[in-house]
Amino acid sequence: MPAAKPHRAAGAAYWRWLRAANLLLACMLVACGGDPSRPAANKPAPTATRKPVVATATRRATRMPSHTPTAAPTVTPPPTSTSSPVALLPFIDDFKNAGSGLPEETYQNLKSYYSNSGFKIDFFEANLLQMAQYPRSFPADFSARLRLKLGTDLSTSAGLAFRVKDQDNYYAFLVNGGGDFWLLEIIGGDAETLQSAEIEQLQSAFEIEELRVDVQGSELRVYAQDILLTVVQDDTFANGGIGVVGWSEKGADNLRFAQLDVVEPAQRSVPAGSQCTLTLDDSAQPGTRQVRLGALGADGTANVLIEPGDESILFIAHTANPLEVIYLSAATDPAGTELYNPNYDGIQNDLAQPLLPALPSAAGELTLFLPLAPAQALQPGFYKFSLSTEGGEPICDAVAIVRIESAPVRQVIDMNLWLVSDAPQLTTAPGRQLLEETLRQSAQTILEPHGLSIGAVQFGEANAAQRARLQRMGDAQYEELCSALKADMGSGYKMNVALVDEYRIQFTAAGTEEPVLGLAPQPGTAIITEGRNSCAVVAWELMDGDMQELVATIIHESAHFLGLAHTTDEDGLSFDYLSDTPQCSASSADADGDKTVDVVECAPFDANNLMFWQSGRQQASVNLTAQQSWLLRRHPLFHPVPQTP
Ligand SMILES: [Ca+2]
Ligand SMILES: [Ca+2]
Ligand SMILES: [Zn+2]
Repeated sequence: MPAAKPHRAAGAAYWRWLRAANLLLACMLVACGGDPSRPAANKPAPTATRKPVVATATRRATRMPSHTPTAAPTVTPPPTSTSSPVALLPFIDDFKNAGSGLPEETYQNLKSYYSNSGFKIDFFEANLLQMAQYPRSFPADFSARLRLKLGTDLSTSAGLAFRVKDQDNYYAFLVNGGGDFWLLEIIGGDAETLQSAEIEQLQSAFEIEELRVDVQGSELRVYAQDILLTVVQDDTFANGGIGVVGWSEKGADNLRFAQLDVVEPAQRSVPAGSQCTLTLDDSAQPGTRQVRLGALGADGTANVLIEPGDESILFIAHTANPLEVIYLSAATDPAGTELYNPNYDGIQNDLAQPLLPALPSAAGELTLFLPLAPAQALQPGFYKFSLSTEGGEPICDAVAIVRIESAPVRQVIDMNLWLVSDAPQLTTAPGRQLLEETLRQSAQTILEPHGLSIGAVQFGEANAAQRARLQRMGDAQYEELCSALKADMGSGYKMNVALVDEYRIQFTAAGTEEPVLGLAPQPGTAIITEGRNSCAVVAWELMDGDMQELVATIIHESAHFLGLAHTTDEDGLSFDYLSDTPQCSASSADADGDKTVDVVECAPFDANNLMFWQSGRQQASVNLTAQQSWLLRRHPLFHPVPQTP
């Protein structure tokens, strides 16, 4: 045992702070904070640099266009041929030749016509929708690119109509100069919004070089300026014509369409960053199902189908750009009940929700785990997650790992312990053996009463170069650490834990780094290779040689990784969502009035729960409640004990 270190000798207050820092952090990798490349701890500091923009705050209410000119036409437009030929692809139109077939129409309040510079629509009034279609059908699947010039008002929108049946039945994709887009379906003359959002990069773009629609089967993908805006599944219209469409929301304005190219889907080029493929290392572990959801775009909704008996969803969305931030704007269960309240203040604990508002996941990735409490056990049907990105860059892939009904048998979790520390207490053969034995003993006390335990434990070891970089490391290297661990030990259905000597966190933008005991994302991103929040970290030096403290921290952080929150947080104001965990409220327990509730003050309540925010003697024999273990055993990393042959 090394001699007592100064920080221990410095007294309880400092020790408490260290412990607090560790455990608070462990819960809050999802928070926003100082380093722009990587959200840091949710230390309740006044200096978070990322502005608390929630996706919903930047979105406008959807406006429904009235779909027809309101005044009588002065000229009767030519009737659309009922037996129209099917266009051969590629179909190319520079809109300079009236022979290409869009109808020229003149009404009292609008005019659409060919000119030297393209096909134009002039609106003389507000709130007109004009759709002009080619007198021919198009193949059901295609990729269409349109170049156009919007008028002068930010609200005037234009785009492409496709799978057109007639003037009252078609899909339409429109953008305006204000950065809004709409993917609509017009059914019987009524417009219904399939998806709509405001995209910052498109603001004040009146020259749209490329508006693009990729249609394959029931999947509709829309892009503007090479940004995948959204992906929607809809089978209302299976095929039909193509046309241009415009809408004057606020008043007189004009539009000009300059170029249209329609090609076979196989001929299209995919803009960089719009599509990626998350790698599921293993085939689905027995008891789980892997659901591929595909790209969602800059604003899209993932629909996860839950079958009767399914027990949990681990949902992961990913952007190619590691700095892009993904927000959850809505989540609903199959009954349509909202699971996410964007105005949630983090204080109430009467309703579980998958994410705290204004606390996006780490950049480049968003991970959710449902259910959060037995009261919200999964129901069969579609769970819907509406996501958007802060900077408008697309979510290029999303997956869900669904845990299917499990027999009430003992469950185990396999662990990878990766040694970056080269402390002999950990790296020598006797050291590893003691670590594994102590871990199993602790698990026996904490998990075994609930039919849970540790399965296979594997040790890995960083190489010399990795040790040099990561043995004593800062938070900015978290992803590098987890990636190196994964490269060495894999990223399948296992709990990855890195053991370093020192781990430092910068709690505020201006503050210096402070060493902490460890951290874990809540929930962590397991199973996929590209996961960015893919490991828990525990730092050995601050344990002062205490192996018990080390394994308790490993289990506590792992429980965060699987989704468990603190029963009570440092402030005594926020609690978990579980009704059977006691809570320690500041209003009754903060005896010394220091605005924190410590392990002594909370002794009559939850100080001896594994997920209490602070460690201490009261945690000598920690426990879990029935609801906590109910959640743990639903995580896909837990699985039935493998049958020995
Ligand atoms: Ca509780
Ligand atoms: Ca106190
Ligand atoms: Zn914690």
